[in-house]
Amino acid sequence: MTRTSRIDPPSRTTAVRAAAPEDAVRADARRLVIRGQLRRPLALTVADLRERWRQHRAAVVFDCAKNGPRHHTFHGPLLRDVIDTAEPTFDARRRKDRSRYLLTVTGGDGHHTVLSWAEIDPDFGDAPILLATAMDGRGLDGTGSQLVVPSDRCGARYISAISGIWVGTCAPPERP
Ligand SMILES: Nc1nc2c(c(=O)[nH]1)N[C@H]1C(S)=C(S)[C@@H](COP(=O)(O)O)O[C@H]1N2
Ligand SMILES: [Mo]
Repeated sequence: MTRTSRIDPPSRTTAVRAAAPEDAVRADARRLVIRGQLRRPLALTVADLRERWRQHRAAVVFDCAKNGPRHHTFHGPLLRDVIDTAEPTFDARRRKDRSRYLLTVTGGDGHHTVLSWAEIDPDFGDAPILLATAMDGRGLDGTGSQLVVPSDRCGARYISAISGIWVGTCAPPERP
């Protein structure tokens, strides 16, 4: 975000910056923000993802256009379980309502991808997509969580250093 787009008054911004130790600022930058059409938006560290939800394991192979096949073992909570906690605004009893929702997942470098809620919903695709807390036995606390999409053949949606997830609906297409 550029300075000119900040909405804080300058005096308050200066005061907050002066008071915040460098470590706190960096730790805050590593929080993954889950926002959008949710009743309980969340801001989570990798430690939160590890402690608050049941951990699953996924041994995966995905292909990178540049580097060929990659083999990794990930641990982390199901994306579905974490987003459930944030309470999407859909009527959970209505499958049609749930099927309208999308998620965007964005990495710290701006690389982002789209998922549909139906991919991870047990009544539809039921894909065991993870928000990884560890890769190959090493914690991701320093770099941030990584999206793990075991059913994808290629690696483009394995977003690393996740900074944000947005959940919501898009406007219906205009009638022709
Ligand atoms: N944040 C972010 N995540 C990313 C990418 C990226 O450019 N930025 N590239 C993707 C692609 S194309 C691949 S193949 C995998 C690479 O995973 P690797 O680090 O195991 O090689 O990361 C994915 N995740
Ligand atoms: Mo890739």
